Amino acid sequence: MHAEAPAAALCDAAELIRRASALIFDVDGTLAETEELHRQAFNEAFARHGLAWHWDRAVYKDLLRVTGGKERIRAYHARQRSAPPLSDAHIAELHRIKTAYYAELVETGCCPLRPGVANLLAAAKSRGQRLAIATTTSRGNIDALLSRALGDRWTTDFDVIVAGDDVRHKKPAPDVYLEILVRLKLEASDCVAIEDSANGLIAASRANIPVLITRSMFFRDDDFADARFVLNDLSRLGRLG
Ligand code: XBP
Ligand code: MG
Repeated sequence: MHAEAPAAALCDAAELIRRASALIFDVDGTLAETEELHRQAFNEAFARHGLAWHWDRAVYKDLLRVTGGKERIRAYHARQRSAPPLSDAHIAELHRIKTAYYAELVETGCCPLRPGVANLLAAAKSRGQRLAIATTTSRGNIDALLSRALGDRWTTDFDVIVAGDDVRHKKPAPDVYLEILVRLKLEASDCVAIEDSANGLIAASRANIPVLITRSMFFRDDDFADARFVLNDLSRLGRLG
């Protein structure tokens, strides 16, 4: 367990958030602890496809270095000593099953927004700040999560949404963040990125956007030295208004 940031740092983080023209949120690990559901959904897809693969938490933690579900499957396959060929079409099919099952899991309501997220979104809206999403995850996953958590209005809450398959290179490349800056017509320094992983931190930093980290289950021990602030979650931030 990491000690929470001192009160002065928390005030500075709140000030950074308040002054921003736009807040840009990562999804997995930041808005909700979704990675465990992703892991279960991958395993379900492997089982339904007749593949004797099972990703336990330790294996998955390591595989999360590879961003993007299809890329993660490809990377795991490449590590197997004697694996039959796995075509792009097979990977796409596995990923389709995984995505559908992930939506079913989210629909059960087992994955609420993380502490402080709803308050922070509401406070930003009431201040007239713009909201954006910069994620590696598939578009359907964002919809599944946010419709369950915020209702159908979630689409109007966010001005810009850029997902992994919308850009050429996924995080840690800066593509999703650069695309968001273009669409928002804002300078990097007018925005704050809220992320949970080193890959996300690198992506936003390469776009020169200041980063606030909210530590999550799988990435809590990542190197966040380049982040402006590192918090255990966003709950105390919301309360500072
Ligand atoms: C999230 C991811 C995603 C999800 C799975 O990274 O890496 O790949 O694990 O989503 P970040 P898909 O939070 O940095 O955006 O299977 O839809 O790719
Ligand atoms: Mg994340």
